[in-house]
Parts: sequence; C-alpha cells; structure tokens
Amino acid sequence: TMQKNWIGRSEGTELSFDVPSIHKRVQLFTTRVDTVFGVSYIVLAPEHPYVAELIKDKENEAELQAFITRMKNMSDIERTANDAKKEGMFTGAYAVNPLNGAQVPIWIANYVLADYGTGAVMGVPAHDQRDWDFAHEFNLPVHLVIQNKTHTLSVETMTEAYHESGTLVNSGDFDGLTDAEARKAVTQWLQEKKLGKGTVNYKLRDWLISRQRYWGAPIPIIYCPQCGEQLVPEEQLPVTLPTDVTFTAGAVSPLATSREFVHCTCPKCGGPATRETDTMDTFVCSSWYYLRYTDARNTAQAWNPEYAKKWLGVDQYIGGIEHAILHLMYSRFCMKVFHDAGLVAVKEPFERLLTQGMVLMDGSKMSKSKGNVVSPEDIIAKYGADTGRLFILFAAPPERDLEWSEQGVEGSYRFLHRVWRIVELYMDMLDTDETAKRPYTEAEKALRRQEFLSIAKVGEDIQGRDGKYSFNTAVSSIMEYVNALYAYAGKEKTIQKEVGVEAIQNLLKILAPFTPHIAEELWHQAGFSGSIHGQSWPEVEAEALKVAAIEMPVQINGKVREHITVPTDCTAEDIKASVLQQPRIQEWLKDKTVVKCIIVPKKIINLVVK
Ligand code: ANZ
Ligand code: ZN
Repeated sequence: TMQKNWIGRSEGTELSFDVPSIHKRVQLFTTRVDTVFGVSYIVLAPEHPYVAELIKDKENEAELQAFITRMKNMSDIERTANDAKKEGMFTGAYAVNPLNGAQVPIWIANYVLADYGTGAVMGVPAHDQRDWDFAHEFNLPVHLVIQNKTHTLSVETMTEAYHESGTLVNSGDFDGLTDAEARKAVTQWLQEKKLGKGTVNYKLRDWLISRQRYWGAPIPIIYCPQCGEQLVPEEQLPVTLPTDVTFTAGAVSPLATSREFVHCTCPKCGGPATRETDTMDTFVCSSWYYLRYTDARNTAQAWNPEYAKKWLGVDQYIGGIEHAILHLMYSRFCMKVFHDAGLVAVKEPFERLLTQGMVLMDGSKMSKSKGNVVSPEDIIAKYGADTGRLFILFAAPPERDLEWSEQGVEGSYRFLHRVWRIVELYMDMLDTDETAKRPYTEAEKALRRQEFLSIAKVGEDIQGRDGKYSFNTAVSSIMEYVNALYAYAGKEKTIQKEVGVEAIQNLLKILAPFTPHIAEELWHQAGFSGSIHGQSWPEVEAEALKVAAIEMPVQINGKVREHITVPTDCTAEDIKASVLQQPRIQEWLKDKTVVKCIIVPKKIINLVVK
C-alpha cells in the first residue's frame, strides 16, 4: 500500500484554457473536471513556462519577479503542506473557461508544483480545500457546482470546501448529472472539441542522477567527439571509482577532477574521448546487490543466471520500515527488468518482509544523542554474545519494540548457566551399561514427552509460517524442557545411556539457532562429533508425545465428586469397573443404585444413581 501510494496513480482529465493576451492555451490537470463550471481562477506554479511572458511589461513586474524567486526557493514540502500559508499574486492576465466562456484571473501561487501534472491548476474553491483557503485569503469568488443530495449547501453558510459526491448545479447542460457521470461527460465533450482528454498522472518521480556525488554507481558511458555516446565495452567493466579526486563542494562532480578517470579512448574509433562523470543514486546498487551473494567470486559477470535462478527469490527480508517504500520498490523494478532479460527466474525479489521493532530504553528509542544506548561490546564483555542474543530473542516478538532490561539480560545469563550445569550433570549421570535395553520408565517417558514437545514447538516457531516468527515462545519452550531435565535429574540420579545422550543432544540442537557459541562449545565438551551447526533438526517422535494416563472427573448425578487417573488406551468397560472400585466412589454410592454410567472418552465419567 505504501508503494502504491508512492507511485500515486491518479486518473483525471487534461484540458486547456485559452490565454488571449499571449495567444497560448494553458494546459491543466484535474481529477475533478466535473467542477469545471466552478472555476474562479487559474494558478500556475512559479516555474511554469508561461510565467515570464505573462508578467512581461506589467507595471508590478519587478514585484512579481521577486515573489516568483522567493517561491522557487521554498521546498515542495513547505509549499504544499496543508497548513502552509497560501501565498500568491495575480499576474494581471486572464484565461477563458472553454465550458462557459467565463474570464478567470491567472495567479501564481506556492501551492502548485511545477513537476506534477501540467504545473497548472484550475481553482475551484467550493470543492477543493486548498483552493478554498486560497480564495478566502485573496477574496476570490466561490461558485458551488456540486450539490449534496439530501441537505442543501449554500456558499453563504459553507465553512469549508465540499469534497463529497453529489449532483451538478450551475453547470449548464451538465446540470442534474452525478459528479461521476459528469466527469465522463465533460471529458468526452472536451475530447470532441479537441480541448482536452482523459489522462493518468503518477506522483512517482524520475530517478536521481547526481552531478555532485562521489559515492554511487559510475555510469559506463564514453563521449567521443567523433562518434558520440559509446557504451564502455563489456571487457572493461566494471568502471570503478577513481581515488585521486578533489572534493569541490558541488561545483563539479568529484569524478571530473580525476584526469586519469576522465580521459580515455573511444572504443569505436580509438581516438581521445572522455568518461561520464555523473554517478547514479546508491539505490541502484542496493536494488540488486543481493544477487551477487549467489555468485560472489565471479570475475566475468555480476552473477551467473543459473545460480540466481537456483537461489532467488530471497525467502526472508528483514529491514527497517524506512526501506518499505523506496529501496524495496526499486528492487522490484530492477528484478522485473532482470527477469525480462532472462537473468533471474522470479519477478519479485523478496518473498517475505519482516520489519523489526526498535530497541527501547526507558520507553524511548535508543539513540546516541539521548545517551540511552547499551553498547553490544559491553554486553559481550560482561556476559558473552549468546546472552545478548538470547535476551533479544526472548524479550519480544521480532516485529515489536523491545524494552531493554538489565534484569532480562541477567535472566538470560542465569538460564545459560543452568543449561551448562545440566549438560554436565547428565554427562555424569549416564548409565554406562550400554547393553541394558529396557522399556522406558515412567520418568523417562515424562522427560521424553517434554523433549519432543519442545522440539516440535521450537521447530514450528522458527519456521516463519505466514510471516510470523515467534522466537520468544520457542525460547520459553526450551526453558520448559530444561526444567523437565532438572526434574528428572532431581529424582532419578541416573539415566539410561541412549535416553540421556539423546536428551542432551536434542537440547543443544534446539538451542543452537539461538545461542550458537554455547551450543557448539557444549557439543564438543560432551564429546559429540562434528559441529552442532552441521546436524539435522531432530525428528519429532509421535510415540513419545502420547500420554499414558489421564485424569478424568467423575460426576454423580451431574456433580463432580471425584477425579480418577485412567490409562488412555483402556475401554469404557475398564473405566467403569475401575471407577466402581474406588473406595471414595463406593462411599458416595452407598445405599444407592447406579442406573446408568455415561463415559465421554478422555473427558468425563457421569454416574446416574437412584
Ligand atoms: C480542480 C479541482 C477541483 C481539483 C476539485 C480537485 C478538487 P491528485 O489526486 O493528487 O492527482 N493539482 C493538479 N496539478 C497540481 C500541481 N502541479 N500542484 C498542486 N496541485 C495540483 O490531485 C489532482 C488535483 O490536484 C487536481 O484536481 C488539481 O486540483 C490539483 F474540486 O483540479 B483539482
Ligand atoms: Zn570515437
């Protein structure tokens, strides 16, 4: 949506008003040609090409000229901000409205931009707020031409421009049409008279080519006095930036100050020639540099299309919101060109975008100027890099802002110590009798259940399915698993070798993406082979997730009186039998007859008694 707004497609009409004093027609762009009978003046941008001619020999020409110069020096933002003061001057000239023959004054004003549309606007104060403000500032007439269908508007009582839809009034033959119908009808009328046509404008501007920038991509063009513009031959690419430049504060391009760079030979006739010294915007490079990662050592090409076809698009782009419009949009433009040239297989460069949150300190953005920054070096020196990483990943989902907390960092540090100790403990607890293959004990089953629950949870949370990453919940699941390891060790003191080795290997594997250094170190200390980062992700054992027994509430005539634990794989008959054997249930049932026993498996047992 941001990119779409930036491109800013705008459908409207271009029409022209006659300016008899200079024998010219001024072109106007409007999205509301239905309001053309409401025009009370024309405004030109100070840069408009007719301005000089229009003000020539006017008695206040010097004053007009001074005003124009002042307006030209204002930025677009100052000129067009909604609350900016509307400034303008009458040129002394008039234009003729082709629809009703009315003579309207031609003004010059700050709020019209030279490089949008035609750089000229028809002023309709009743229906455009900027025009309304302008007309009230300079006492220009207001003509109502769109009437609200239910509550009647009048210029005398209006306090602002009316933008909504409605029915045409005071508009000659077009009266009675809706505004949408009128836009079509008026455009058609203009088209037939060759006074205008439907057109589309875009807010998007041309890309910057800089005359003053040193950084930026050199433009590989050579100028030959004999042969004209020539492309730098492929074998001479890339053109690299010279280093013997002088920075001239914008007087000429720094590249132009390097004799070595500027002077070259024409690739066509071999005669003396010069190089282009402007550079392209740095966006040119940032739009495609990631393609180079697919083939970084290629000295013959920017990349080999085969590799780009294999690796692209980028699965996940992580960047600040400030790149959401320009950089990401230019990348899309470039990728579409590369696609058409057969250099990549995809039309879109990035499959997913994650805009990460900011790091806050005491509720405000960390910034050097505020002095509320935490330096990574200090964290690394005091706790190690893994503690910092774990804290950041655990403190908040990545797309949300993260409040820096010293206690949080301490907590992560303590947790990693806990991991370290449990790994050592398990290594000591391992049952050394390797041949003993017995069924898992209940305690081992409970441990393995949590182990595989955590593997499944972490695996899911780091997938980024639907663009959602949930590193914080993954970390809490690892913490639960570490708790389970401690619970087991506290009771059992020893563990069957395969179970223990697997339990520790799996812990380190699911921890590795979060705290790669500690995971690798413990992997080696425990004597496991290879690098942990070369291991595959553990498979989830569905069997291990199964629960052996569950607790079910027992109701008597609809009231919960007891809870019993039953094996998950037993039949309703078994459950009924075991319920009736419970001494406390028997107590409740004394002197009563069981009429019915309703069992909802894994949920509830209800005894109906009389
Ligand atoms: C008359 C009119 C009457 C307008 C009305 C609007 C409402 P978008 O949608 O952004 O394309 N305009 C045209 N060129 C301009 C320029 N160079 N600088 C500043 N404003 C300019 O806006 C198009 C509208 O913006 C045009 O439609 C024009 O004002 C103004 F009830 O024309 B309209
Ligand atoms: Zn030449």
